[in-house]
Amino acid sequence: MQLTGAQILWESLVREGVTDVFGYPGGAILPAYDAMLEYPIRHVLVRHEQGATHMADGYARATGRVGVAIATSGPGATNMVTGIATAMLDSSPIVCITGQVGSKLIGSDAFQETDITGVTLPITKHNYLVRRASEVAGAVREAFALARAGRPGPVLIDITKDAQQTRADFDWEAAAPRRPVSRRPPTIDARAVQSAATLINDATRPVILCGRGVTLSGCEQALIAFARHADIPVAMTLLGIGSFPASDPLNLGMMGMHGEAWVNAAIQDADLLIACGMRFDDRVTGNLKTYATAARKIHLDIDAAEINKNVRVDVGVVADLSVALDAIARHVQKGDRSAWRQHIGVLKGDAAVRDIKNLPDAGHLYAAHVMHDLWRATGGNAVVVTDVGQHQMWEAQYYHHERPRSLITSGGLGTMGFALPAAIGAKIARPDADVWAVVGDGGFQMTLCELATISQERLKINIALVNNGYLGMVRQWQEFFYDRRYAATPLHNPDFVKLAQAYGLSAASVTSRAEVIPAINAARNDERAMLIDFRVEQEDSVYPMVPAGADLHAMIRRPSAIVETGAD
Ligand SMILES: Cc1cc2nc3c(=O)[nH]c(=O)nc-3n(C[C@H](O)[C@H](O)[C@H](O)COP(=O)(O)OP(=O)(O)OC[C@H]3O[C@@H](n4cnc5c(N)ncnc54)[C@H](O)[C@@H]3O)c2cc1C
Ligand SMILES: Cc1ncc(C[n+]2csc(CCOP(=O)(O)OP(=O)(O)O)c2C)c(N)n1
Ligand SMILES: [Mg+2]
Repeated sequence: MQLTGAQILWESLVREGVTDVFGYPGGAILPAYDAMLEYPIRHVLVRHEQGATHMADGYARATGRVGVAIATSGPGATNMVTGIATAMLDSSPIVCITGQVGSKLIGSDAFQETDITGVTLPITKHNYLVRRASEVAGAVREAFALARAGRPGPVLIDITKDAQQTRADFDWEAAAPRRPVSRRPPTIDARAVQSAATLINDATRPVILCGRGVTLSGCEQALIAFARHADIPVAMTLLGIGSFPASDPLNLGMMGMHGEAWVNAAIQDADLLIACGMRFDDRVTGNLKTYATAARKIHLDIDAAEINKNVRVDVGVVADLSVALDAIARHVQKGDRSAWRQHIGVLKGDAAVRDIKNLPDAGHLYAAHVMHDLWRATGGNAVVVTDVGQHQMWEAQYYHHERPRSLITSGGLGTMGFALPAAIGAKIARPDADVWAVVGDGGFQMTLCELATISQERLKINIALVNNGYLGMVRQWQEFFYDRRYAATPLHNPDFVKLAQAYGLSAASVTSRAEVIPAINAARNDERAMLIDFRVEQEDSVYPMVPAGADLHAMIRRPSAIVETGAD
């Protein structure tokens, strides 16, 4: 069957199961847009190509399906760079399709020509420059296989305009990938499995470190069964949140820079760490020289490059986590580690009393209270998509996630502007979900043009804007480490309520604790998307905190209850 390259593109995408794409047209991709009208595809017109990539990413994180973003050449393609890097660092499977100038013009500084495969080489798993219609189907098939395989990630396909316009035979079967798409080892190392099991059986103070790999592997239930069988407490990375139920008594909470003090203390006290699909990010370990020195370490990861990358381990098992856990569990005895759990409980008791959610508000609106109330009012059932900054950390601390894929956030790149478009992607992927974007007043303004996308697509998304009048997380660092010299962090903001209304959303402003839950309920009952402008305390800080590069146990703790309420 002879088709144009543009038709082959859509034929291939439909065969890959694609139903929704996020994009923005322009000259070099116009043939593809023209052909799109003949195919059963929902195209979401974004307002900026960065938004398209975050939407594809949010779509992927909400479901595990590959998200697709489309842009034209030159500025369209370069606008995608931040979103591609964001997906790369958090192992999110997206495929980005860009138009390119005609193949004969490549290298001539043609209008809107950018070497986007060159630009994105370090931030994609792989990328393709397609110059012939006959190469389109093969590139699409391989790109999807690569995006999904092993450790997932972004792949880019750059297609010249003539490759879209000219005709070629379309043969889907013949376009199957010819080279292996995964470097996964064929068999699991049985000796490493046995060593891991022996270390676990011998440990008296073990901690499981639960990372994003748990959900990427889809082995949440196996991890729960494993932790209960061996009676081992579980600490979460930011991206592991939701992979192990918050309400499970074995769940300690988040580790790392803004993790709870008892979690980090348990890690520093442990005699064994079992890292499950997490990559020992520096936000997690603090100073590597003093990190969990008393502990033996087991690392279970699908990517061999992660083993011994940041933290030297005693045993590394390279496999899909579900395979590794299954193999190890066969050799692990039923455990009773109640003494260890009680010890951690004592550590926790002390810190929990000082927790801000247990403190009166004394007339102030604290972001921590807003997050806690959002959790209560949504029954913990929302899909929460957070931006980057203090509000992101408060959400992680005070919204208790029970289910996988219910927290979507940019961890590795920490991309401000991620939340609003990623929430759009999540809502398109899961139309029945109660989707909340939790954004700061800084990051929201980086991609708020996508409010127009929400209106045009009639999406029911709610936005909790944590408005503190500052680039809060940076202000906090200035307060702690730069003598309160607030260089370039105060924000003069627009009237966010009017702004949301101008885009056709409902909107309200909240200034006191008593209004929080009624406003959240109003948003949930409103047919239209709604923005709530929470005017929170301006100079509030996220506690506890391990200063960057400091020892994990050297946390700046929450001020005492007296200090916290006395100042009120
Ligand atoms: C402002 C800010 C503050 C932050 N503070 C903290 C903090 O206090 N605590 C914290 O934890 N994080 C924090 N982060 C996030 C941090 O930067 C990292 O993004 C996060 O710790 C990474 O979590 P992860 O290792 O679980 O996930 P990823 O980085 O996604 O790594 C996943 C790992 O799982 C592996 N994997 C993938 N698929 C599989 C599979 N099928 N089987 C087995 N393995 C698999 C991958 O190879 C990889 O090694 C913060 C981020 C920001 C922006
Ligand atoms: C694109 C981008 N630029 C800069 C930063 C550095 N940064 C991290 S947090 C932060 C402040 C975020 O402010 P806001 O969105 O208001 O959230 P808050 O911390 O106040 O909750 C900044 C500037 C970043 N993470 N991403
Ligand atoms: Mg702010």
